Amino acid sequence: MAETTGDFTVMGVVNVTPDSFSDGGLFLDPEAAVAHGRELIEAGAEILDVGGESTRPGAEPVGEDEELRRVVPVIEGLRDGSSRISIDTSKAAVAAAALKTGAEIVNDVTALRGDPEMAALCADRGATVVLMHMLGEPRTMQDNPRYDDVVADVKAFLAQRLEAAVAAGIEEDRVWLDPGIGFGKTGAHNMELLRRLGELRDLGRPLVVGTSRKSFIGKVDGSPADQRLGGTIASSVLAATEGADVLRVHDVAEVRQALTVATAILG
Ligand code: HH2
Repeated sequence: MAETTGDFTVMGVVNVTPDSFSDGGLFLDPEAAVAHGRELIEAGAEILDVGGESTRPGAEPVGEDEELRRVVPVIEGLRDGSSRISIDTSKAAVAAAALKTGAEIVNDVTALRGDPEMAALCADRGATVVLMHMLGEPRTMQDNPRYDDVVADVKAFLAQRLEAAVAAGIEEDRVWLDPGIGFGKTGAHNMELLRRLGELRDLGRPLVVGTSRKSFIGKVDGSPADQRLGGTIASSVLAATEGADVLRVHDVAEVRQALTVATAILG
């Protein structure tokens, strides 16, 4: 892919939240979050995804001022590192402040549907934008999600959101797409999306995939969120072989090594 190096790109997660599902509260202090971000850069993250609001199922929304207070000092502390910075937000004001501070990528889990100002902001600033599929919203998304054909439905949604982004003035070359593992999907839906990920390549844009520590892994083997490294590695490697370009993970060193070895074996 043009905008990233090598066959795959690792996006490390920096959650500046009290309530993220796997690392909530660990990096709420800006200094701890910056130190963690630096460790992820050392471990080989080409991108750091900084977020100040949890999107876990049932999460309560965070106000704009609080989200800004959480993420801006962390971006300030990380902007001189060798990684590109992505802001994980669906609020235009937070994205605007992050872009001004040094972020280059806007990772919007609502795919520009959450804030009417977001598309114009990203177009105006020339940001790279990640558009993710989600059925419903975080508070209710796991209440009995249904699809005709999960892969076809997600693909049609992403095609429509890509079109909307381009219509709003965002260059097509700057759009990355993400099937939204765990966002309004059962375990079976997530696994089918990963198995058939290659079908999303027809959309012609880089694919971002985030399986890291997610509950579909625990549904397979009963593991809690802090013991899903093996499942994260397996699903990230399989996603990469099916065509994922960017792997969004918490455990950067381990996933990078797995991807590097898998790529070497496959040639
Ligand atoms: N997953 C999470 C958050 N943001 N963004 C994209 N593009 N793709 C994902 O799969 C994705 C995402 C959820 O993970 P995490 O940030 O660890 O949890 P929380 O939302 O509870 O902070």
